[in-house]
Amino acid sequence: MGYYSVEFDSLKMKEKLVFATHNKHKLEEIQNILKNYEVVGLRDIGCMEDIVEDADDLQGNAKIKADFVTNNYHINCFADDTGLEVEALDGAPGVYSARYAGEGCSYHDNVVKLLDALRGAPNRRARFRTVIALNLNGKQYFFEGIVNGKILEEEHGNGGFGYDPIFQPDGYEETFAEMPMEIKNKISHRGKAVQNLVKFLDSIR
Ligand code: ITT
Repeated sequence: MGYYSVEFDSLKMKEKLVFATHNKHKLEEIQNILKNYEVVGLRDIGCMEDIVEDADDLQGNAKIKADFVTNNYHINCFADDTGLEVEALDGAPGVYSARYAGEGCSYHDNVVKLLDALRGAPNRRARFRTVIALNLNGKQYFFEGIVNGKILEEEHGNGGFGYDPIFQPDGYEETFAEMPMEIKNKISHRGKAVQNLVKFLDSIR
């Protein structure tokens, strides 16, 4: 089997990259950032399996996702794992951000639980952190992106996903959920991690 992900589409001349995610919001953001690439998600390669993310840190989970795809589909790919790290909660929910309010919970359940946990807390500092694992031709590389900010006392905005309605990045009056995706992508954890990934890809080509 050949390497599916690093090949040129002869008509569009766009290099194909497989992003190992089932999350359509994350896929849309990355497609919006990597406009010079054709970025496809797990569904596009026929991978419907739920990948068990049971590592105890972001790097471990990013590695699990990327390795699952490379080992089972024999292709290059990258995966991102992201966590919201809240200072007053000693870094929680962190690697458990997706299931903070329990298995099968909704984004809104997580937001409500976090607002409850921080009710009355004077320190509302938090950061989003993304770690990307890239599997490329038998080697593995990691890239990180961080954005600092604070957790508001209530939800603002309808855009984005996850904890976006309660996260206000430093230097901005809006939450991520109130910004156009292009602005979020310029300053966000995922945007910065992807910029590092692109710098690396450019440097080896
Ligand atoms: P995949 O593993 O399939 O990529 P996921 O939704 O499980 O999708 P993560 O483990 O990386 O993705 O993210 C954990 C949770 O963190 C996610 O479910 C959201 O609640 C939250 N999250 C991630 N990125 C976010 C962002 O940019 N803005 C707001 N919340 C985010």
